[in-house]
Order: sequence, then structure tokens, then C-alpha cells
Amino acid sequence: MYRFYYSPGACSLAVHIILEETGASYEMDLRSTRGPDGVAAPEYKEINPKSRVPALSDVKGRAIGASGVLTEAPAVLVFLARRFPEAGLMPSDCAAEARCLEWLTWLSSELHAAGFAVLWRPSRFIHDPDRFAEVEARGRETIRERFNEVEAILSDGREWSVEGCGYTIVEPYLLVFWRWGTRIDFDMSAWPIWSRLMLRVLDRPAVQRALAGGHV
Ligand SMILES: N[C@@H](CCC(=O)N[C@@H](CS)C(=O)NCC(=O)O)C(=O)O
Repeated sequence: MYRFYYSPGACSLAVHIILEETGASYEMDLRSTRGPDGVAAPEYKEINPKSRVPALSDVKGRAIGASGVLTEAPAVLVFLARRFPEAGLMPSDCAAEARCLEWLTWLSSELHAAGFAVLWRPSRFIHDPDRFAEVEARGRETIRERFNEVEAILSDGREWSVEGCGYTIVEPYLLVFWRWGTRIDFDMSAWPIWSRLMLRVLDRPAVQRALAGGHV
């Protein structure tokens, strides 16, 4: 039984969907990674000193924090896809697998960290609160640039995010950022091909279960 550390509205949604897709046995552990004062909650830091969700317990090995806790959304997604190969969520062909990783690492670093974290957590990047608005504006601009690139990648007629493959672990991760686009008041119809793909993803029973079962 896995223990899944998550937070509503967070990127942990992608892992929640994949847990549902695989049929894995898991229990949810809701974590507010910050206390009311905005400081990382100390009891969660003992589990994951990075103080972020998602995290998944009962995975052999250790990074920092508790033994068996796996962190970083792309790593958790890959772990689940490989642990439950019968779910067919990541191709075994090495080029297609690399294409999945290409998406995941790019979204994690260039869109999540360099875009949304800059917009939502400017204090991570600059000390002077007087300049937060400038940093946030840059984050918003970066997000728009990355969104345009997502749309461009998907615009070649492919059916799913990885050409020649079906639904993979990339789709739920793309869904996280597409939904966040609405949260920051972007009109997502500006990215119609991506939006059509995400509407198909939203139709999946596993996605609906995750959205009804803890993630918003
Ligand atoms: N690199 C991490 C980033 C995870 C991350 O930033 N998670 C956010 C929620 S989407 C979080 O836990 N934020 C808590 C905080 O910033 O204190 C990953 O990909 O898993």
C-alpha cells in the first residue's frame, strides 16, 4: 500500500491520476506543505525535507528525508508507469520513452519552476518585495511562451503528446499546467489543440476519480 502525499490544486494531481490509472493500492495523505505563517510545516519536512508535494512512500531507496519516500513528479510518474507496465502508460521503445522524459523534464523545469514558481513564489527568486511584481510579470510571460511551445509541438497532427503513442504519463502532467492556465486567468482557447487534447483527458474515468477524490 503506497502512501501518497498530495495537496489539492497542486501538481500532485498528475500522480493521483496515474495512481488511479494503474489500479495501485494507495492511501491519500493530505499535506499543507506550509503552515498558516507560510513557513514549511515541520512534520512534513521530516518526511520530505524539500517540503513539496507530490511524494510517494514505499519505494525502495532514499534521497533525503524518510527512507522509501520518492519525490519529484516526473520521477514518481515514471516509477508508477514502470511498476505497473500492464497499464501501458509509458512505451517500452527507448526513443518513445525518451520522448516522455523530454516532455516531463521540460515541463518540470521550464514551465513549473521557471514559470509558475516565479509567478507564485517570487520570494524564491528575489529578496526585495518591492520587485516582486516585476518577477511575477516575468513568470507570467515565461508561462505564455512555454504554452505557445506546447501548442506548437502538438500541432503536427499527432493524436497524443508523444507521437505514435497513446495516452501516457505525459498527459496528466500537461493537464496540471493547462488547468493552472485558467487559474491565472489565461484564456485557454488561445491554445486550441492543447485544449482539445485536455478535454479528451478529462473524459477519462481515472481523471474524473482523481478530481472528485481530493484534487480540485
Ligand atoms: N520539483 C518538484 C516541485 C513540486 C512543487 O513545487 N510542488 C508544489 C505544489 S505544485 C509544492 O509542494 N509547493 C509547496 C511550497 O511551495 O511550499 C516536483 O516536480 O515534484
